[in-house]
Amino acid sequence: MSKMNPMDVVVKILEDEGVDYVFGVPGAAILPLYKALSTSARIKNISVRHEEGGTHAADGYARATGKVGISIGTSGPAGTNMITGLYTCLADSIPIICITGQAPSTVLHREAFQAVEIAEIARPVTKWSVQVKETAQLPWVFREAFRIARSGRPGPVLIDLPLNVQKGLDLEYDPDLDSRLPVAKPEPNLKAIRRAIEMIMDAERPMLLAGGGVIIADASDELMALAEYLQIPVTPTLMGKGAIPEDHLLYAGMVGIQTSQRYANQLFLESDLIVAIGARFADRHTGDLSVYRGNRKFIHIDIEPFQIGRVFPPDLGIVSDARLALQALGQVAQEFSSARQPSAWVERVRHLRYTLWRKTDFETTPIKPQRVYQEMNEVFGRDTLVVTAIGLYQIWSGQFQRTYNPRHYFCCGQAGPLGWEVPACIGVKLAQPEKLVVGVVGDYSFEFLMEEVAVAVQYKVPYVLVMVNNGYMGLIRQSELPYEMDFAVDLCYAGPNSETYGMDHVVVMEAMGAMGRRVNRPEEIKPALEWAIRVSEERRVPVLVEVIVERQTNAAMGTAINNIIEFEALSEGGPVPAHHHIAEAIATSIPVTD
Ligand SMILES: Cc1ncc(C[n+]2csc(CCOP(=O)(O)OP(=O)(O)O)c2C)c(N)n1
Ligand SMILES: [Mg+2]
Repeated sequence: MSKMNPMDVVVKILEDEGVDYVFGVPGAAILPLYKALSTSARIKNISVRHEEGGTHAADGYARATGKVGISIGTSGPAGTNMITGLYTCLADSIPIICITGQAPSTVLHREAFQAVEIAEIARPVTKWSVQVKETAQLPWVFREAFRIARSGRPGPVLIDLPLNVQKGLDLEYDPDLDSRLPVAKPEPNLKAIRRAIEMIMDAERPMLLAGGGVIIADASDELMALAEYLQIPVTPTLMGKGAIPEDHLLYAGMVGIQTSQRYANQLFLESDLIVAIGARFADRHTGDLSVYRGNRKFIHIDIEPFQIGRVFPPDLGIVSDARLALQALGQVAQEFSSARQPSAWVERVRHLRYTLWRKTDFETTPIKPQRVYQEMNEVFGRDTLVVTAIGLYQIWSGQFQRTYNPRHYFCCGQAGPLGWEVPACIGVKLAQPEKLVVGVVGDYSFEFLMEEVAVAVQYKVPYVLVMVNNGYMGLIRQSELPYEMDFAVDLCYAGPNSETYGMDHVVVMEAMGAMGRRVNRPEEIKPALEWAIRVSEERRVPVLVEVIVERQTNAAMGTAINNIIEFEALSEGGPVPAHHHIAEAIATSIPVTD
């Protein structure tokens, strides 16, 4: 055994746990950790401009890799700035570890400078929040933090490090004698799996509901194998978007009261059995529960026992890792049936996808927001990674934007913190440097954490931002309609440029060394997107396409999946236009019979 500086031990453990990047802001109370980081050959530091940005960048990195993201801050306000990021990760089951510095434990009770009880403040928004009291605990606390972040339903951890703990005596530590703590993956009860298959075989109109747990467990292949073998339509949730390619004939759209397709809600209402895997029945998905539940049966498979029965009691509950459950279902299905042919139910999926779609090919100026998504679907390839947060622009993204692969669509679906995209894109791009990363932002969301563009420029992290600029807090303006008001949501003012609604976002980008272009007419969107893809890679900077859109367009939404209010033309019943993502799949598929 040899003695090691305690912070060197911590950095050694971070390296061994697979950490490549840390996102943070130094301060006096965390400098011993930064000293150790400065000598790491593996870990690269990204100094962000705001600790919230650091947490969202670590979050994006974790979502795109499946690894644990790391965010660092000093004592006092650094930790409080991280709370939104921790909450976002807790809500969406994303593993990150936030490390904060702290005043020496001996002066904490004396109202020491920047001493705040961050471990207490963070408790409800973490899986584990701990202040380390003894230097000798450090290796074990960090190993445990990674284990907890990864295990079960993954999530965030906060570790608070008082200065005296960071600067404690050298530790007896031998890296060869230390390793990751094991993370158990619960296997399903095989009798319950048999029962599930029996219920599927008895059902006439079953659906697989794929939640974020399918993405986290990297279980898309197993999901598709089961779906294809038994010919069961698949409806992903917002967090499960990408679990099934959206031009697959078994793709049944996304159900919900906001980010949904009309055909998906209709199919769901006609279904008689829902097999939910790694989904949590969030209220923006279910809407009114009595409509959502109807008379259909539910099987709920989840890694976290506490989730089952939390929103309503299922007909069958199974605790399991999503991949292990889908593997078991696939195996047991073979005992019950040979590979099935598409049924009338699968034909119904195709029929409704053909008829119940929403119009996007608007030609008008000011541009209709829906048109922006049509153009993005045409320009961005299947391997594009999309990042979006909250607002009308995000709801339209969920309604119109196409995803073909798992870990290719990133939305902070549950917490919905404005500003998430700009820093999250940094983490996503560092995780997948070869792929095109596109942040879809609202004007207001961009303004929340736009200073992080400078971070991307400094560290040469290129990505494309597409802004749907309506000069409004649009989602809140629409939410004010029942109140009969348009109050406190208008972002317009006489700004520096007559073409904009106030702030000139292109100039904002340029001020930080990034680039941008403004678009006012529909035919300008495509060339601007192509330009942005090209120059962002050439110059290694973020590039903004600011699309000035109609100010008061409303997104389709409602309170129950059978009462979604449509505000725009539907173009129902006609042939699906060529630009529509399913047009080709529908045209080329062989008609199915009963
Ligand atoms: C941190 C935070 N504060 C407030 C909100 C409430 N909120 C949700 S959407 C929204 C307006 C978003 O405006 P914009 O980004 O321009 O998108 P739009 O709805 O106009 O497309 C607000 C204020 C939130 N989600 N997060
Ligand atoms: Mg807006």
